[in-house]
Amino acid sequence: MTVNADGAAAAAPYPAAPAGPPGPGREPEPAPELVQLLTPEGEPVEHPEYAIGESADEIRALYRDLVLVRRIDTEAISLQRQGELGIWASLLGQEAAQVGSGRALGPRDMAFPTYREHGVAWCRGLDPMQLFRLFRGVSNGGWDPADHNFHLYTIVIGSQALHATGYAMGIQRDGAVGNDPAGADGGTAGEAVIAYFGDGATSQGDVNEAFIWASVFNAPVVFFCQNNQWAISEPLEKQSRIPLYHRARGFGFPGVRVDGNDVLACKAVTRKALQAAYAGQGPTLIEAYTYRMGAHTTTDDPTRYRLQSELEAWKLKDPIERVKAYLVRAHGADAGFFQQIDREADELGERIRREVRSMPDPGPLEIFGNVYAEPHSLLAAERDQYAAYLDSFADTEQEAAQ
Ligand SMILES: Cc1ncc(C[n+]2csc(CCOP(=O)(O)OP(=O)(O)O)c2C)c(N)n1
Ligand SMILES: [Mg+2]
Repeated sequence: MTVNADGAAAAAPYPAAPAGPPGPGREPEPAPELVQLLTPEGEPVEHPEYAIGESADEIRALYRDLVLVRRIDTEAISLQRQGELGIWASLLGQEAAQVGSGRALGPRDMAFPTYREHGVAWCRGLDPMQLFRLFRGVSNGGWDPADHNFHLYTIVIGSQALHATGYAMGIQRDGAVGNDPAGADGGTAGEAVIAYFGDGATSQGDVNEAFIWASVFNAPVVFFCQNNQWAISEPLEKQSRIPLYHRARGFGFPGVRVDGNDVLACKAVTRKALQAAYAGQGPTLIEAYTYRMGAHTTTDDPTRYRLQSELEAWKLKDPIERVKAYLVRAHGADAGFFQQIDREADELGERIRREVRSMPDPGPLEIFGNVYAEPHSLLAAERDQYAAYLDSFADTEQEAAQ
């Protein structure tokens, strides 16, 4: 069954997307459809195109991911409040969208994140300490994207959609598309690209240009938009008069809206879109309909622009609680299982606090080693100049001491 956004409102309200204004010769927008496999209460939902294909153990593993990713996030907020991190962009509420899509990726797929994809980073195997080094300001930039097929965080809104599309066109030209037409081997032979961005990013020129390039060149890229309803203080209504996933049709490729708080649905929808890309069918836009339960970042105060009642409604759709209910009811998970995951989360929290507090600051010249892979004469000259400048303070200090 396809759950329509208005239909779901009876059990747990999903606010309807704004319809275009009716006028002469204008058809009203069709009601948005939402792919959901697990209701907020943890009841399985039948769908004609998608099904829950995971074993009990696989669902337990997804639950573990969700809990540990949330713990990374809550520890980060506390550490920022204690002055240990410069800033943090919380993913609270978006764990299912990230874990579902992240676990759908095959080993060869390349992910291009924004600055909020801590859950995808986790699924790609990036040590969370890499994220903390970045947000503490001691990493001089990030990590090697090739290590985990997970690109650097991107602050410039939407620009990674173009990077991802260019990368996808590159692997297409390398002959990687069509190696895994049926998505056999769990996608291990397939190769595609996924670009993450938010609802606000869909208003950026870069994202629209990426849609055009991807469509025209049939690039193997999945556009994964986490519609968390807000772009800092700008509500979705200021970005679009139609559901975001409907936009894909105008660019010439399919769009699908999935319940972004349903990890199983997010995984199934992303898997299918990747398989289409593997098989040479081109791009898909996935709109993961979700909610940013926290502030935009630790420097933001959402109480200044949104109502508490909105947050309360979304708390009832918590991505973790529904998997927990489903595991108990359908797979007999007992208290011992949940306690074991909580213990693991506590251990992760302790490790994060311990290691973040003891992260060394980089030396002032280290940044020069992070610019180019090969030596560069101009950069070497700049480095020497800066080293001499730093040395000049040593003289001053010596003089002052005499
Ligand atoms: C090109 C550009 N313009 C503006 C900003 C400032 N800015 C940072 S986050 C943000 C909102 C992004 O909203 P959305 O795409 O919905 O992502 P979310 O933060 O909600 O995940 C803006 C405007 C920026 N980083 N880059
Ligand atoms: Mg947003």
